[in-house]
Amino acid sequence: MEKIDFRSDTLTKPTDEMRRAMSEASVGDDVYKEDPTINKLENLASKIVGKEEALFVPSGTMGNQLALLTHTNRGEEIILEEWSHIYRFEVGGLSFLSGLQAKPIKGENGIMELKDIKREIIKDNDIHHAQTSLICMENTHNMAGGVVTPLKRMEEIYNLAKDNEIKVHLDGARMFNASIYLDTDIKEITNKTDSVMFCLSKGLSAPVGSILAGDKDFIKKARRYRKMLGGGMRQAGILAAAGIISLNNMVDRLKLDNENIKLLADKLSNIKSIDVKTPQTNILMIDVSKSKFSSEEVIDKLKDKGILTSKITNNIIRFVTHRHISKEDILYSTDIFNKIIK
Ligand code: TLP
Repeated sequence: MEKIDFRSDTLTKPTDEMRRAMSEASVGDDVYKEDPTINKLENLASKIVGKEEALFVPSGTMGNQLALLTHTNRGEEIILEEWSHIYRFEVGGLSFLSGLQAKPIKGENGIMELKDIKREIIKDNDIHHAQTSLICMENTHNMAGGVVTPLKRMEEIYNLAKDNEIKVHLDGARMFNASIYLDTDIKEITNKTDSVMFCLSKGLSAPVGSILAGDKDFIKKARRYRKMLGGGMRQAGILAAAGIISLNNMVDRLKLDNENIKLLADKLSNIKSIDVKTPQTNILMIDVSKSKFSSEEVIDKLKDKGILTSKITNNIIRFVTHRHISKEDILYSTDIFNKIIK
């Protein structure tokens, strides 16, 4: 039976066009900056996001961790949302690698309030206090269910950071889903942060890789840290070739993923025993606490019918739409879901 895999958009496989480009890619040693395909991808990415330079990295996690290492010094504080990927899902790298102390803030639907950030900023030179050096945003916010931080809020946070001489990093793993939702150029998002990481390997379908972008000095330093962490990938132009196609040809189709998740939510919203939030982009969280099942039980029953989803908590199941999920898959899955939950 063909599986319908809603676990993550990380599951997308490279397109035929990507596979062809990968097999034909010109390559060189990227540690010497001599891989023409990586150089092309980094130039293209920096132009698209409107930053001086960009760096190709093996994963979103490495991109975020490089940003932390580059922007901060050991013993400083970083402010971020309490369910952010950097805080919850990067293996404690912020303390292990960068020696940072986290000031997690409870967001409203994943979106941090200005007053909460203000309260946590420490810039007082008191000998006892760790000083704040970085604020991280996540747009779209994964655990809130693909929620988009409005541009106005991003701008307010950025301005607050600048007033306090604090750097800002954006975990924009799925930021193109956000720009499509907002119907705006990606630069309207990336001009409200000093550095940005986004993933080529999620909805954009590349097999591997993310981009970290920022100013020249930032990328110079991040490149050294990438080498330190073992991310100097030599003839990785083979991978970058797919990333170029992600940026040139795969961004617009994210609209479909955003639409498909709405269809999924619509079809499930009339089931009384579950709570379905209105989705904005390609992630939907479903709360089954009012039903007679735990999330694990529902996930197992769906799995028996070839539908794969992820457990977030005992009550919450995550669905993610991507290139391999069609409207028919959604109609089939919602039909099965209906039968299971009744
Ligand atoms: N998210 C993955 C899992 O790690 C949870 C997923 O399936 O959603 N930032 C955000 C907001 C992410 O959602 C992810 C991956 C990353 C960073 C890390 O990217 P990778 O997996 O390339 O290290």
